[in-house]
Amino acid sequence: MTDENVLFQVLDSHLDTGMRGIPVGTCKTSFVDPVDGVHYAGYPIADLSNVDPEDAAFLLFNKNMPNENESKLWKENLVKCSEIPLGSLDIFDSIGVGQGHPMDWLSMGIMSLARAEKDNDISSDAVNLIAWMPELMARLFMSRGGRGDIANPSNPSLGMVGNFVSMLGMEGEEANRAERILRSFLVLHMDHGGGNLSTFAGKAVASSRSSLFASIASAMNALSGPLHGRANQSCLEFVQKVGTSDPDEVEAFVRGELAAKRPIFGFGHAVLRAEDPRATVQMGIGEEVCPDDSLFATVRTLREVAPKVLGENPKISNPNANVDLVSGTLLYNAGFRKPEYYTTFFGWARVIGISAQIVDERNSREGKGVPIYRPKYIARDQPVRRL
Ligand code: AMX
Repeated sequence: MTDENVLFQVLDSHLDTGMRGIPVGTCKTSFVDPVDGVHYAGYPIADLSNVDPEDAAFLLFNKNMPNENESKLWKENLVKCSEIPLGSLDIFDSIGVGQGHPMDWLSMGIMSLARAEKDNDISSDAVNLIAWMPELMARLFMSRGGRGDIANPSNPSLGMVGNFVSMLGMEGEEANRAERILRSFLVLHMDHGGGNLSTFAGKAVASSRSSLFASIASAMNALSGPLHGRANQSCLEFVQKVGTSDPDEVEAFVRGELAAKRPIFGFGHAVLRAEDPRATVQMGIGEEVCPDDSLFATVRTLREVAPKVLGENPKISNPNANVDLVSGTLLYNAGFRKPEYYTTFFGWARVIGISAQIVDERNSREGKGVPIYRPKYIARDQPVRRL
């Protein structure tokens, strides 16, 4: 066997598999343990679920939890940077109410901020984008929903989530509940290692020395796919379709879906081999904020019943709940009744983790940055021909 044959034999098992499991780089922000789930800079995610989103962002950028003073300075800086470049988001006025998926709006909104790019200072661009995200998100919700201008002027001293909720015009108990749910949602979704598609796409684009804005918009476009971030929208629609919390009826529903060759949303994972700790944390939040809600009751029963049924199929590597089982139900209870917007919250969170990873890659090799990404594709089925 020639060397070439050996090379092709090895490669063939890797080709056209979405690069699954092929090591391509290093990640300093987070790793995913098959049982204990994602860790941010070494901290298990379950331990972080109640920290301020701003502090979790600091952790991903700096690889240590901020002390009191560091937290204060970091938050003050985010407040200082929060003014959106004048006119940037005017694009939202021209897309058309309700037109296009909210993830497309998110991507366009991020691109419209690129006009304020700081030359050769990707770290400042990252901090600015994080500081602008609450207003971008609020304007996206208001404009796409045909609700006009933001309900209250941006007040970044309320914190990133408090400010967003206030700009939407939420008040009192409704605002408190939305804030409780969104704060943990953001922390839980910020980062998930380096190889998930949106992170990989963002870093690949950034490796050409594209702007942070162009790179993150690319990451959001990757996240928008139904096989990736848009799954959280599908999960709520699935829970709504179950329509009961009776264990026997839920079991019959699950078996019926499997017989019809449809996925049981909210269960299974490519890497995890136990219940995702982010699902466990969110179940706890559900028990706290909406224990009597009918959708949450369905989720509670699904969590008990579905793993037993899915576990009967030895092909399924992980029959347990994933992060999306309950996140949509919580967002619904936070007052966000339209599932098509849910992936934008996921995107908001990932802007932070992916930006941190891009900054790490740009700073690598003593500031030279990672080389431009260039994986190899093997030419097939194209013999050389002549006209
Ligand atoms: N319902 C039905 N079938 C499932 C299943 C589920 N929840 N989980 C796994 N399977 C099937 C797979 O489709 C695959 O079937 P195939 O061999 O005929 O293609 C087989 O079991 C083996 O799959 P696997 O190795 O255990 O998982 P995977 O890496 O191929 O897929 C995932 C992982 C998440 C796509 C899959 O579990 C799934 O489709 N889950 C339901 C959808 C869902 O909840 N998506 C959100 C994922 C959360 C996230 O990652 N953000």
